[in-house]
Amino acid sequence: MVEQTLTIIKPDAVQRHLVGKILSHIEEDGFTIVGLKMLTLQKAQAEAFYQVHRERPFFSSLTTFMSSGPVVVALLERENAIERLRELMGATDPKQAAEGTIRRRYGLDVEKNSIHGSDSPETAATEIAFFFNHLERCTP
Ligand code: 3AN
Repeated sequence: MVEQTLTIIKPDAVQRHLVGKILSHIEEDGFTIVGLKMLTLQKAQAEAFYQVHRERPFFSSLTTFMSSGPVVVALLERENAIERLRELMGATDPKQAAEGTIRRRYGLDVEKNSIHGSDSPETAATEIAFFFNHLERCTP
C-alpha cells in the first residue's frame, strides 16, 4: 500500500551539510518527496512535537537540541513508507544501527542521531499535520 510518512533531518545533520546526502539516500530508495521545508523550531514547538516523550529523562535535552538550529522536514510517499523509512534510518543509537543505515553513517549519538521518522500510521498522520497544511502537500 502506498503510504505517507514524515521525516526530519535534525539540527546536527543540517549543521554538518548532510541534507543533500540524506535526501539522496531516501530518494534512491524509491521515496517521492511530496512536501519539503526548512525551519527552526521554537522550544515550545519542539515540546509539542515530542509530547509523547514528556515523561522521559531526555525530554528537556531532546527539545533543546531539536530547537537549536534549522531542520529540514519532508513529507515522503512510497509503498510501505513508514516501515521502510524506519529501516533506512536504523536503530535510535547510531552505534547499534545496522551498517549502511542513515544513523550508522551520520548519527553522532543517541540524541544527535541525524534523522526522525514517524513510527506508526497514527503518528505519521499527526506529524504530517503538525508541519504541512493541505496547500503544502504536492499530491494529486
Ligand atoms: P526513534 O527516533 O528511533 O523512534 P524514540 O522515539 O525512542 O526514538 O526517541 C525520540 C528521540 O529522542 C530520538 N530520535 C533521540 O533523538 C532521542 N532519544 C531517544 N532515546 C534517548 C536517550 N536515551 N538519550 C537522549 N536522547 C534520546
